[in-house]
Amino acid sequence: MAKIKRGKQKKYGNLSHRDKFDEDRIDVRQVTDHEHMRGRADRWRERVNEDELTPIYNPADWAAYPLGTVLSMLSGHHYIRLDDTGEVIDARVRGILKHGIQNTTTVVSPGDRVHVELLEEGTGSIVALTPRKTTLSRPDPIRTHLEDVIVANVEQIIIVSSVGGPAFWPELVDRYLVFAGYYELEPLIIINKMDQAAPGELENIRALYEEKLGYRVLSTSAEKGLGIEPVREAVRGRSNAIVGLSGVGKSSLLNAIQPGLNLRVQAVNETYGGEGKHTTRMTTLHPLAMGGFIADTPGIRSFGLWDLTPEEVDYYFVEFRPYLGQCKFANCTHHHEPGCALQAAVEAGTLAPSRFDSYQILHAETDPARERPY
Ligand SMILES: Nc1nc2c(ncn2[C@@H]2O[C@H](COP(=O)(O)OP(=O)(O)OP(=O)(O)O)[C@@H](O)[C@H]2O)c(=O)[nH]1
Ligand SMILES: [Zn+2]
Repeated sequence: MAKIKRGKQKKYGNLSHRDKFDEDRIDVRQVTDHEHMRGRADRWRERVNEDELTPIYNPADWAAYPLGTVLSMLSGHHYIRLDDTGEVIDARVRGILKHGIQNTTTVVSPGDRVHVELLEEGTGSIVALTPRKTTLSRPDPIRTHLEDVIVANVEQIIIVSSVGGPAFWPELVDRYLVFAGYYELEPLIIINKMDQAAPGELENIRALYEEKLGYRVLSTSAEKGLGIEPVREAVRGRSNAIVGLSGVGKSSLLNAIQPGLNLRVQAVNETYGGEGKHTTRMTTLHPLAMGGFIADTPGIRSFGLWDLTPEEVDYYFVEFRPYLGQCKFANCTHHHEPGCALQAAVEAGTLAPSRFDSYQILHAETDPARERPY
């Protein structure tokens, strides 16, 4: 089996996602050689010599300084929740740290794990940044050689969809699944408003995403309080981001998980004792009483997949791999050509038509010939 050069493998149950498909005897070699595929991290390292710029983190050096998580940031203030006490302090970045890190828009980002020196009256100074496990980022819109880290250390992405109204929208789910794969986040699909499901609808969704593709799918009704406990278990103690179309019930769901948890944080100022309302487009992490965080990341709602190559889209449409490279014409667009292996698989019922539609749409978006917004 071809060696796949990727940072790490995600575990789904006791099988990694890849193993699961290997088990179904999909041979990646038949498809394309993914040796050339580089992770995002590698790309950033090409833009800047990260190793030179990022100071080495040695936990022992900072043991005297408490650890905390950056919940949000505003105008140089960093609101940090201390692990030990749960207290939220207002901290600034110590000057010396700024000199070390020159490849990101800001020195620290929401979700970062930092050491702080405690100062008076709930204030502090960030003295060290621990290495990030994951980052959701994009190039800085102006200084494009810099990485704008929207949120760091998210482990799980909760992809919320609904049935009934808004109707289940497979393309958006598929888009977020590619997104999750690309950013190395574990996806959790939630189908909310199960009280509105048509007969057989939930079963069909599960048959595709859970049984065939191996993703985790939970059905809920935030309104009727159904299926909430498994969601609680899934988010407990982890750093989660939540995404989904407006109106699918994200806020309702969070309220069902933890009453009072409010995604629409309009007032960073207000929350932290300032005055006036300030609608922020910034990421905010909401601590969960049972442990863990839910990150509200307005920035990724409008996040496209601009940075992806068509090969990467192929890669994350896992069940398509055996068919890629099998078309009669090497440059097959899988639209109208005779002898198209993908079309044939859709007609034979082995590839889901909805997945094929999503694949086509995402491919068109990531076409290198297409103009980039930056
Ligand atoms: N029938 C039904 N309605 C629900 C359910 N969950 C939420 N709703 C309703 O759906 C509407 C939208 O819910 P929200 O929680 O505001 O949705 P949201 O995803 O947070 O929407 P945005 O804030 O726009 O992103 C509200 O009227 C809710 O009462 C559910 O399980 N079943
Ligand atoms: Zn084809």
